[in-house]
Amino acid sequence: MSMSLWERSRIIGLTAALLTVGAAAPALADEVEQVVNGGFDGTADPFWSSAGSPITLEDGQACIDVPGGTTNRWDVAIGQNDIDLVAGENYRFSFDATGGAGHVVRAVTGLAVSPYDTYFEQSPVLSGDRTHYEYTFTASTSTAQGQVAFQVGGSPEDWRFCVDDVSLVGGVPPEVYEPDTGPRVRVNQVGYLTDGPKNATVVTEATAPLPWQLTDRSGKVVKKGRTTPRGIDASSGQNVHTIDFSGYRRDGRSLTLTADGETSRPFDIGTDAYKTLRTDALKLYYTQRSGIEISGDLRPGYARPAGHVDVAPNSGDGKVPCQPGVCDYTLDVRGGWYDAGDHGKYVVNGGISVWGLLSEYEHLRGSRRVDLTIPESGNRVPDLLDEARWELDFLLSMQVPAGHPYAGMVHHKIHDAAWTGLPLLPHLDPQPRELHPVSTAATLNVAATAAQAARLYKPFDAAFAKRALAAARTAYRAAKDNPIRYAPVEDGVGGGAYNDDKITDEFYWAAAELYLTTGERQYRDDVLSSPEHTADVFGPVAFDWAATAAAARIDLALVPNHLPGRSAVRASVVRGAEEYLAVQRGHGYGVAYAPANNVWDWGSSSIIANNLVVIAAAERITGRDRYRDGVLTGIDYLFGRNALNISYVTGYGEVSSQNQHSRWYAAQLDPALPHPPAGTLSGGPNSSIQDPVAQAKLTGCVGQFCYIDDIGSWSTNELTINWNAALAWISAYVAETA
Ligand code: 9MR
Repeated sequence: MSMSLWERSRIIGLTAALLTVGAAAPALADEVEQVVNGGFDGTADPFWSSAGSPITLEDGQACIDVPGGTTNRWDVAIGQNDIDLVAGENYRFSFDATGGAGHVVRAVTGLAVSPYDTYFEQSPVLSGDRTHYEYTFTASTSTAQGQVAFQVGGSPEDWRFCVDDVSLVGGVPPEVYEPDTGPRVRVNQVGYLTDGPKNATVVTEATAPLPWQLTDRSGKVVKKGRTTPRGIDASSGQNVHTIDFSGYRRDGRSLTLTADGETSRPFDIGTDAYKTLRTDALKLYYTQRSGIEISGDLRPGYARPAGHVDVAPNSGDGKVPCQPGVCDYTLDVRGGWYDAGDHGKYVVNGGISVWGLLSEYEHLRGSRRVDLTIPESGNRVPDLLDEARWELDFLLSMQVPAGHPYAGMVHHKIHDAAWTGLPLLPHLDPQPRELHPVSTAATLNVAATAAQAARLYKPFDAAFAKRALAAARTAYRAAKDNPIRYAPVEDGVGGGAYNDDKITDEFYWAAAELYLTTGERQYRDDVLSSPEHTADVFGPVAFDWAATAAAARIDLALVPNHLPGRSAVRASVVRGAEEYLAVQRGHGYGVAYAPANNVWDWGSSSIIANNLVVIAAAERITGRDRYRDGVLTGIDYLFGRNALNISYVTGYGEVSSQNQHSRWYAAQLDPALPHPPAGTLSGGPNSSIQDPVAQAKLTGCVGQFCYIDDIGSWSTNELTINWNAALAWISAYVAETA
């Protein structure tokens, strides 16, 4: 099923409106072919091919023998250089390809010279017969050194690849992308709790209440009612009604809601799914691990050799130097989790992720017993602590040892010298690895999480707890001595910048965790004198890797302590939760997130989940059901009650994200690789659409529509360790509240 005509015209209408505000719509350029001799008329010139695979002409097509046993797609290729590209212009890239069924061709438009940036790519799986492929994209860069290429390496066996009618036409009209949004009745496709609130959203033109009915699996209507018209929902631009069927309180499977002639996707009522999800959300960390072989026994379908352990072609993380001129030592920084779909390891994001896991452990008691099926399971330490330890050991290894400049400070990150392409399993990454400069934010992340670890690991490993606390104290002191070493925005080659130049919140967080663990006066005084202590920290984004004050506030409110004025701290969290509930009540999809000007942030799914953590904390403080109900209403969005009718968690819900940007869960690019494991949260709508796939399809998108489940859309559809920490926390809360 696809989006209704009405819905479609509304989105196109909005897009057109955006284009025409303030300026006349740009005139379309003439369509101009950029590829020379794409039909291979009597010669293959000026196409080139990889050494050892000369081009031969066969029935007017260009063919090459592809040797088996290469590693990467780009190890064998055919292409043409000196292609002109103009930033902002739309191109139609088309070709006919022939090759054995199941082989993959990575068709690329990119830069012909180093650093070989990819501007557009698609990786169709060949059918065995000659097939026509056609795509439209918008160039992000102007260059006279462009390239179109067909990369066909990476197959274990030899095969033959032929291509014909290669064309790249500039000046074509932009493609109108229509997401398949299914039925207009939007529900939590994973399920509602038996005694919890149950809400749904209907997209409709109607302005008066509509009848609705709830139907069970056998087709029997079990409840009826009338919708509540809500007007235009700003986050989607849609006219919506809401349905409240909380009065129905029986477990069941495959129920549906019908209104305005449309029937929702099926959903369950009960708790089972959240019990599974709380574990699945945490299991992702094992397959994100660096420095250890991933066992196929523990994760069927996800086995892979250890990444970055100094085995070629990896340069390895065992002895990593700094970027030139930054330091003159090397560090052993093996281990830790890969941050996301790239092979980088970043302290500030590792820090908030560890905090999320340890906070879940500390505040949600059932998390002490979850079985994560990891190599350490059964070692008498709770699995959640074992998993977080994998990252904590890495974080501690990033600290500058005594005797060097900036001793006690922490390197901001370690990653590849240049960006790598997709797919690329961690152990195959050939790039040199580099330590980047220390930063105050990274140092305070280690101070905060090592202090938190010191109190939580003490019963299981007193020596580690002691070492962690010592490292936390050292880091905190070093940060105070170097309070403004900011990670710069420019440092984004080969890895993310994770730049941040407001770090009063990191200081507050580190002081809070050190105080909660030690009770010492020096840390207490720093908490009380921090400007963050009395600020309203519960804005549209409660907390994330760059904003950590709310994390501190939640722990000060929930972890037993004797801080003077603690009741005001607890009251501030409850007030914050009330603000989120007010946003939720006014929202047509029940979302407790209303960013300024409806500009949705990168990683919005996790922001929405983290805002719910604040509401859950208020429930812990007050015991009042209104907060529990707020959390339960808030999760519906993540699981399908949204404008795109999609669950943002892989494998949960009838239609879910499954092509998150990742170099190793890259099934969309290589059918031999898996999708992300069940329980992986996608970043979700991001109004700024920084990647070329999103720019080609979503330009002019409104809020919730700024998302596409495509592996190339790293700005709307990545997975990360910090985002799954939010999902894990909130699904554990839901499982426990049931
Ligand atoms: O999640 C991060 C987002 O908040 C930032 O705006 C963005 C740009 O710095 O980076 C995001 O993090 C990415 C990181 O830089 C590299 N690994 C993948 C992360 C998720 O996309």
